[in-house]
Amino acid sequence: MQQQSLWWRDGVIYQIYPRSFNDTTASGIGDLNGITEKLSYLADLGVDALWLSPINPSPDVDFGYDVADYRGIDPKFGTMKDFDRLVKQANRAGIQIVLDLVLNHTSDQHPWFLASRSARDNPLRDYYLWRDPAPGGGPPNNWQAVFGGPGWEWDEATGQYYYHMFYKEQPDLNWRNPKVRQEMLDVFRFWLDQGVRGFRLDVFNVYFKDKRFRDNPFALGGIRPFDLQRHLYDFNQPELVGVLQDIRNVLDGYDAAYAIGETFLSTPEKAAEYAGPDRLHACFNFEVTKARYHPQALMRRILAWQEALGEKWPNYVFNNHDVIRSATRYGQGEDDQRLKVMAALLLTLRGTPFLYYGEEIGMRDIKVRRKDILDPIGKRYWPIYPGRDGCRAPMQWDASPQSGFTTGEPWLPLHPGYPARNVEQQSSDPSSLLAFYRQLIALRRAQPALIQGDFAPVAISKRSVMAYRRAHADDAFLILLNFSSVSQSLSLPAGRSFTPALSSHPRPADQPLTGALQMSGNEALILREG
Ligand code: ISL
Repeated sequence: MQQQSLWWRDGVIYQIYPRSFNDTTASGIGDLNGITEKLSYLADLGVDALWLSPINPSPDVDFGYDVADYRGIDPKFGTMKDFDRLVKQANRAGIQIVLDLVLNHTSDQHPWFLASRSARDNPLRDYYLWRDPAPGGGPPNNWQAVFGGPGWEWDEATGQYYYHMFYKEQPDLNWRNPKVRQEMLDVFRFWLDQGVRGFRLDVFNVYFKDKRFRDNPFALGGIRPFDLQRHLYDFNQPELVGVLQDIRNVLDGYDAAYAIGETFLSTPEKAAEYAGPDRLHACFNFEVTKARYHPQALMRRILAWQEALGEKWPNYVFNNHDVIRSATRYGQGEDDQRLKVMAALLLTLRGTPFLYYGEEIGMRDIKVRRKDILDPIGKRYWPIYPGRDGCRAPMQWDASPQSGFTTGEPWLPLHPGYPARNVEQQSSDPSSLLAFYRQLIALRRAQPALIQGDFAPVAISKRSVMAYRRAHADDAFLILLNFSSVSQSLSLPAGRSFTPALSSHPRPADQPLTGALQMSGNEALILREG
């Protein structure tokens, strides 16, 4: 029997990077009213919730991930009234709002930090991680910042170091301080009372650091000093689970409230460990993001994720504001065929699908010249790593100047291909990627088997074709994804007949298929059994 529908389990969650979605004030930066204006587009697409990257007041050293007031709206995005209107109108369209809470660190401009750094005996000193220099001088231990340099910043005025896992303008909070915990639980309540129903928790698994501030051991890793350590003492501390339980208790006091954590340096096992009925509803596992366009590479990661989760509900994400867009990773030039295969995969797996704005039209990353880089991590590591501006370019709405995103000067350049690749153009083309996303989401919404159905890989004679079955009650679907650019002939499972429910390629519908099947190159085909 089908369980009662639950938005975060059965729905599709769409991430918006508010700076880049839709600007109604000609500031060059997207805003809340811009999102409200596009609600009918989002409802037509068929999404059930919007995760907004941070909208709190921020000096924007890390573009919103450095928060100066957890209960406010940054004026560049609008007002609390605008937010309220967005929530109400979204809810009316059946869309929930998910906020991004950045609770590991604040901005160095947050009043708490200003107070904390003002004097050693300030009552808020212990809201952050202050330490004396090491006995011989220098930083208290060997912890490194993710974005480069040591994790410790010297404060001349008070003669101590404070710890920051990210930029020095993002001091880490002291989650061992009960007042900090209380403040944060109240932040959840505050937004829940405003009608927010979900939260994405930024780097939640680093809230706690080792009590004794021990050095991390050396490890072979990437290029950054941060990657040359085993993060034994600055990640995943045992005290974390208690806080997740506290957060969950708050959420359980509200109807259908939800939290998904960003598991930093995730493994499927770590992500699974922090999700469950007495902790977060879900955690991100980014392993699938790292797979090539290859059926076995992807399936291996999907199965590992399912295995780690056991009974817990999965989620899948191919894009976010930190990674190169999947269209850039998998697309070939301007061709979108592979992206349709990936879209079919994302939307027919068993688990909550997350989309990132522009994914539905196959937006590619922009190339940013060195002098135009805005993401500080890109300035620091260029050319080895150009930063994250590439995946954050303005949404491509239409072919008009600045793509309809703004009438001002956009904060990041538009992708030069926007006149040909945009929402308006793809809306009028039934064979577009956008049209395919709409069809996929509509099919998914209508078919409990594609939402709650069991998932089982199906052995198929062709290695380049991924095949799996979703079955629920009397309904079953066979999903066939041809990862090769050449056509494939294969045999359908014996003794059953199938009807095409949706294909990325033209195909006569309503014609029962049995036995041999011919698939086009890069075809995504969803067959209904019986
Ligand atoms: O993007 C990264 C580096 O290239 C990641 O390591 C990223 O820093 C990590 O996934 C944590 O991300 C989150 O917290 C950061 C913020 O900059 C990211 O945008 C956010 O998603 C600090 O708040």
